[in-house]
Amino acid sequence: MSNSFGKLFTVTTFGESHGPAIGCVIDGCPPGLAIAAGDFRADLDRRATGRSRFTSQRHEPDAVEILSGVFEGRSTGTPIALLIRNTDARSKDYGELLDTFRPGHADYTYWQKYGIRDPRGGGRSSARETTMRVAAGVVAKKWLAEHHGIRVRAHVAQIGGLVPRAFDAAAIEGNPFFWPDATMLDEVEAAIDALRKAGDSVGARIDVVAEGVPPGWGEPIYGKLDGDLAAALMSINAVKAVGIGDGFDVVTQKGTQHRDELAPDGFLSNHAGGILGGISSGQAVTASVAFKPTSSILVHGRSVNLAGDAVEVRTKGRHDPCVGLRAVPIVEAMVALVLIDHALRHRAQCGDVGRVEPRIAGAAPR
Ligand code: EPS
Repeated sequence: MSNSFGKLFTVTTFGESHGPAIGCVIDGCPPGLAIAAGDFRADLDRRATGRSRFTSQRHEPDAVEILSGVFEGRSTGTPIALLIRNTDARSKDYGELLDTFRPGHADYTYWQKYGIRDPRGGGRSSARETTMRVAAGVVAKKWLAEHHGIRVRAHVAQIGGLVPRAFDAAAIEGNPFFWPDATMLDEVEAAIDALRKAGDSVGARIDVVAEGVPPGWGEPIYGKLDGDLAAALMSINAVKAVGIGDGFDVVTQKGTQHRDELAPDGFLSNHAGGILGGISSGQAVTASVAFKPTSSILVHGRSVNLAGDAVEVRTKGRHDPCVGLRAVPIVEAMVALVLIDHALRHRAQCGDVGRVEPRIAGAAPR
């Protein structure tokens, strides 16, 4: 029922936000990769709640237990099962949602589809599920870095109407907003504080770049690299749009502007986002992702109950004024998971194709 994705590097996640645990099974990981429980710490902390006052105050240690697939610190080629126990669920916050639906939330559609739902913390529809994507992404990132020198990095590129006025890659990890302009931090902080006070939420845009992707990954026609990236990124909770390369800006571009001309030492631009015809070109792969404003907000909204009567809903509990602020490692993980899957697929089908050694190198990322 679509709780798994990937063809050769397959990830299945399971668990609910207020159940005893969440977990994943990674099948198809190449053997011999060094994996230790400590490897997951940095990315899980980058995603976690309760690490700053600007996110949900649920405090989860997010400690990974490796249940299988690793022997003496190395992957064995068998399924890698990872488990994280839930320790700070507060299900009474959801008592009033037992027979009604938050406007803009999957509460309604889960109920329409299954006729039953776990309303505690949103159950399976909770962003808590993304923890396991990040954990699986750590394994993918590690293999991609070791085997191809690939680095996948994302940052927050817009929060509501706020857009960075400058881009300093070194600033991104130094603030809780993954914001690339350190001169604007007071402004961003004030905006998020004001939202919290008002009990409201706002959307965000995340930009992601994968550097070092060799040419040739991705399959025409139905297995395009950009198609699989779009599906993977769109599968993240709260995502409403995905752009590859220049994304929706292509609508107003002329062919003369958009095409990436080639020269002996590289492409002269990267409007395509490193993908042509669904296949990587050797340039940086770039995408942007739009997150909607969190639907669990303190401001009263109109809804109906199970009997169809009009009711007012106000979500209690510990929520994110901007869920996009926690999405940077999730976006990176989904890109890494698609890339490793296509790396293995390319190796399987085309591993012994004599590389047509192009004289051109990938151009610098835009
Ligand atoms: C979430 C609602 C909140 C967040 C949660 C995502 O859940 P709760 O009410 O149980 O605290 O804290 O985020 C996480 C627990 C997490 O690890 O990301 C939602 O509705 O998606």
